[in-house]
Amino acid sequence: MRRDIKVVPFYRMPFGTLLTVTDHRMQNMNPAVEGQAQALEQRFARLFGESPRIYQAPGRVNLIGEHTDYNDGFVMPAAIGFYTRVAVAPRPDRKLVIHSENYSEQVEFDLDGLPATRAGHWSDYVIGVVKMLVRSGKQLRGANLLVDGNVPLGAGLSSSASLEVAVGYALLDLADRAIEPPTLERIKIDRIKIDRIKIDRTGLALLCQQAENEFVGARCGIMDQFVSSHGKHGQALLLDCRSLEYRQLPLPPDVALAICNTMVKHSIAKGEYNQRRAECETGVRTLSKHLPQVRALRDVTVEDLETYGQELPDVVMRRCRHVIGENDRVLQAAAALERGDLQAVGSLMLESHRSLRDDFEVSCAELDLMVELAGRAEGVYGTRMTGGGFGGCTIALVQSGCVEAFERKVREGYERSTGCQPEIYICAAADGVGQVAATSAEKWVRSE
Ligand code: GAF
Repeated sequence: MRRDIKVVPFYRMPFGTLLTVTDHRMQNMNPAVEGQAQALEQRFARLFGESPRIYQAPGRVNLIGEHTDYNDGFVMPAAIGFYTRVAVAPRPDRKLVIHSENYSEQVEFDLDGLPATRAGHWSDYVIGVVKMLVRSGKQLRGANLLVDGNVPLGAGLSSSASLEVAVGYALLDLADRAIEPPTLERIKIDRIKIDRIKIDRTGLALLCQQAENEFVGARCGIMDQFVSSHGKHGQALLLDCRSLEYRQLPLPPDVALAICNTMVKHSIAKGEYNQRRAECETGVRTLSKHLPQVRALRDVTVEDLETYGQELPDVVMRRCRHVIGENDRVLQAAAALERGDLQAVGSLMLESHRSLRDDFEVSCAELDLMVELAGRAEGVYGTRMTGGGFGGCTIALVQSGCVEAFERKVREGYERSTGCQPEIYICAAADGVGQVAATSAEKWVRSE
């Protein structure tokens, strides 16, 4: 089977597509979120003496499709209810003043003299996005930013992507609103269509990926930034990472996403991730000598690998085998989810884990243990490591009624074997980036 399967019907969101009012969700419906946003607003007022706009972008969990995104393949992530929030207000000068609540640190940059290289600091993610926005032609203005996040750090749940997307969205919104001339006509339009923010979510995701690839130095794929931008409540996304077409896959309401944190810190900015990517590229270079149509592992079939795989070093052969098999598993899992066959989804998740452990070699003893413990618990359809690997989290699909027992069993088993307390997050799929709460002035405009 060739890897050019058309997955239809996708939402076509090519680069350049603009959002309309229906796409922009004011995410202040939930009282808890509103409370947190208000606290951030007050903190911002104390720090900077004015009222901000607040935005949030979620972390993500990947159900299946690991290390396929940078091979032009398929992934099935969902955004989750952990967020990075950014409170922003414009400044009269060309400075960006960025305060991080998580790190209790404040840094300042001049928009006309941004650093040329990364500093190995949390602000790299922000500056990377700013640089890509400037490079794409956006006229940014000076701003004060207060950043706060509850996405567990180093857990493989995309805290970095959520920071990039939240900052990118916030600065784009600020720039778009700010550069409009303040004519009477403009004010009228703003009042009628205040939340028709013309932000291209796919373009934003690509720009944030570039920031990470080119400035931060992690050669990540598009998955994390894409789902942080496009996530939808109650849905996973089936994303074709070559065309960037995607389809929403409703998750059954009686199934929880149980995310188990091994507490082993993970970072894709370290060498192993980039090395896996390089191994995949080596596979493509060799295979394309025989198969000129092959641009990425996405284009290679199981039969192709059987025919020409012996020319590859063993390690590269196994990396290729994982990616080719994983792409098939994602498409099969999507079909199974759509017909409500959760047992089949679960079996595919388990196969995915084995392949990541044995062929792609990105698991670790703690992840394997967590998968084993979760797999033994009642009401579990399937479980696997999720994200880049080398630590971080597993995901399990668990019947809602069994969640409490699941948590207890996994926690006890993990503690007994490792002496370390895991964290377990019971999540549902969440919405992507958006504005959280309006300032008092905007609330007034919206109520008109
Ligand atoms: C990390 C990367 F950022 C993603 O792009 C993806 O490659 C993932 O690891 C592995 O599937 O989260």
